[in-house]
Amino acid sequence: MPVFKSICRVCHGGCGALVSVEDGMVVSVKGDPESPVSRGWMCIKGLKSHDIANHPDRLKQPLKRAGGRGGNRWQEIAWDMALDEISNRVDDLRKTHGPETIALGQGTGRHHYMHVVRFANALGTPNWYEPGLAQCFIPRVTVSHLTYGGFVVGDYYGEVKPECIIFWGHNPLVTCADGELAPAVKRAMTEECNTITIDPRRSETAKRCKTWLAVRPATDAALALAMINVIIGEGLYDKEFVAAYTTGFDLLQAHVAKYTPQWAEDITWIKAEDIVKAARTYATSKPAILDWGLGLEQNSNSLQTVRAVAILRAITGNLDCQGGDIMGMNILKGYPILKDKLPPDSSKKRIGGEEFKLLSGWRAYMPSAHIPGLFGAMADGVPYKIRGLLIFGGNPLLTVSNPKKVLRAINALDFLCVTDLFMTPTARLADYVLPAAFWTEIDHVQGFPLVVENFAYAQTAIAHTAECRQDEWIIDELSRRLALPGSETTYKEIYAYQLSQTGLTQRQLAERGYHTPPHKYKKYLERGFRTPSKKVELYSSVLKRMDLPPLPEYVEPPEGPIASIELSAQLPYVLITGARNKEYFHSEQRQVASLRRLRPHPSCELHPRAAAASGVSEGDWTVVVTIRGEAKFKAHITEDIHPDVISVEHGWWFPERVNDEKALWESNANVLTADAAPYDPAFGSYRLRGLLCNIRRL
Ligand SMILES: Nc1nc2c(c(=O)[nH]1)N[C@H]1C(S)=C(S)[C@@H](COP(=O)(O)OP(=O)(O)OC[C@H]3O[C@@H](n4cnc5c(=O)[nH]c(N)nc54)[C@H](O)[C@@H]3O)O[C@H]1N2
Ligand SMILES: Nc1nc2c(c(=O)[nH]1)N[C@H]1C(S)=C(S)[C@@H](COP(=O)(O)OP(=O)(O)OC[C@H]3O[C@@H](n4cnc5c(=O)[nH]c(N)nc54)[C@H](O)[C@@H]3O)O[C@H]1N2
Ligand code: SF4
Ligand SMILES: [Mo]
Repeated sequence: MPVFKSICRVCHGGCGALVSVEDGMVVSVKGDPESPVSRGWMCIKGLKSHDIANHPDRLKQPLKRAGGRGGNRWQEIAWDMALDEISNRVDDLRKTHGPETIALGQGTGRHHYMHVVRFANALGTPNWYEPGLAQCFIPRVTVSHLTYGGFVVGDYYGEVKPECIIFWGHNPLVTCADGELAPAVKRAMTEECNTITIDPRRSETAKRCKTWLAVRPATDAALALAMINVIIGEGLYDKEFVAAYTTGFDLLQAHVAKYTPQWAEDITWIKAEDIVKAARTYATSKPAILDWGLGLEQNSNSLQTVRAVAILRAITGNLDCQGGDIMGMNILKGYPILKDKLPPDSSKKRIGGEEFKLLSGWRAYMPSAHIPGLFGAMADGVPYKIRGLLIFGGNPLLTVSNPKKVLRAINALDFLCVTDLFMTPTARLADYVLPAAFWTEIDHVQGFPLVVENFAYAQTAIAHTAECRQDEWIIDELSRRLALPGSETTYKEIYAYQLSQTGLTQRQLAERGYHTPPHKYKKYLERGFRTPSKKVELYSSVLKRMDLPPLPEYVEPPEGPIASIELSAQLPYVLITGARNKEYFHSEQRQVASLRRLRPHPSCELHPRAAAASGVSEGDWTVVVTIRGEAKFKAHITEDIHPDVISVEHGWWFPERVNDEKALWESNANVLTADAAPYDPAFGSYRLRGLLCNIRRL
């Protein structure tokens, strides 16, 4: 049986895979021992790729709605007809109401991510979104650019091992997020390494660390500021690096004087002495990685939180050095997203552009629409009506906060087209549903880790399923029919362009596996940092010009035991949602029996003390309640969580009950979360973690 080299993309990807194929069908998938990053390892989802690819419920043919919206009656149609009709609908909307009334949606970190952004620009709509963005990754990427002039990742693949790693709101042993593949992270966690996890849960990663600091959700900025206070106060900062390569140190020093460990103890629930110890360990172990994650971003103080944490790397001189946090090589040419094709007057119409300058405004790293505003514009027509939505791999009824509003928004649309692998709750409401290709069925080139690009890899389509097509192909076909700028260039030609500076073709790269030129460290010695001052901006000149605090500040979470004393008498616990588990990627794979067996029910985690107080026993069905709604989870009682925190899984729907609307709300974590103001003032991040809740036995 032929075996092909490829790269798994069930998550954001990266693991080398050996795929056995028979008659165009994936038979099995194993780890590729020759992959320099995963070295033969794959997680359970990747290993079950054949069960996803060959699932009987895969969408296999373009479908057109035959009855009322959501009635689940469909007519199979040919690709040509589907593409003609969809492009006609899009054309009508753009001519009658303007291209900005058509929104584009997509999911997280997919192969076609940049192609959707390119499509939006070519179509002339400023309104595209993805359910992460302000809630995921955009604060970290933007702040890195503002502060250091480029994104950073831990040097997990280099020769020198770190002496300390802080995992901050991050659980890479489960999530392998954005490049930190679990086996490489494990290799770096040696006996000698001082490992610290900062997380309200003792996550899989925390369990392997020497120190676990159970921080109160959404108060990480206070902890980071207190650590800066200790490192500067005790003279533990890297004096040479700070003097030569940073600006604003004196202002920072004066600014953090008030943020003592004692001050932070009451806010963060972490003892002052533990804060001091963590700060000393991080500052005196060299080199050190500070690996940050999603736990820092899903709150309304994401900019300042991420900035405070980013500053820790700089004052300890751990930037772009061996065994520290390294900056990218960008070995691929940038994706041609046709930014200049978006007319300036349409970028002014971007929903959220006036308010959230670092998400949607001209200063944004990759401007996108503000999600609560966008779904509001669909539902209520304010500031103008969004009429059409094309989603390429996204399930907003599960993954966006306030799904009842999302449903109202979708029902108010003139036109919805969803491309997916499966008939999801969101796809069920569409006018057209298009069958997407799985990762074994696509041609692709990717820089890795995401944004940093020290490696490049490629895949070619080695299997196929019925009439499924790669999203990029669908977008190209629509673009051609709409005669959009750039439509003469195909996605495969874009890959060739991206690879042009490596001298490799997509096929050559796919056969070889990875392109990994040696990493060049301390690039700043030659060219400085890519910020306005060419130095690391501890005091941010850009934020100052934008009237945002140029030095990081702590803001108390607007809903919590300190800000809302009365409410917390009824809702005594702090809720976090969506901590990842190994078996699923967001709202996916619930229909895959081999994975569902391992995690059959939506679950919540609570401490024995909280369980005793609410009369909940292990395995009980419970109801978790916030001021916004309630949802059902099976209780898991564990000491591995702070006694005052409750954690619920997100993304739960029941493919076996897809036609039962009630089932959509039953265990949907986003019924509990907050899509309403206050938002982070720069990114508009809404609150998925750090809210008040209570729990009761069902
Ligand atoms: N409460 C709460 N909500 C959250 C989060 C949280 O922590 N808590 N996390 C947020 C974050 S960080 C993110 S990134 C989002 C993720 O949100 P989404 O990206 O929407 O999540 P998924 O469920 O992974 O993907 C949506 C759909 O994409 C389909 N799909 C998979 N591969 C492909 C493909 O190649 N092509 C196409 N066309 N479709 C494909 C899947 O079948 C699935 O139905 O969720 C966010 N929502
Ligand atoms: N298996 C699997 N892997 C995935 C995904 C998936 O759905 N499934 N999703 C992918 C995506 S899109 C993303 S964004 C990444 C996310 O990957 P990670 O960054 O690793 O994020 P999470 O597991 O969501 O959250 C990390 C930790 O943050 C903690 N946390 C919650 N609130 C706070 C807080 O306020 N402060 C601190 N310090 N910690 C907090 C949680 O308890 C959790 O253990 O994972 C990616 N990888
Ligand atoms: S971590 Fe799992 S899902 Fe992600 S690329 Fe590796 S094998 Fe695939
Ligand atoms: Mo994400």
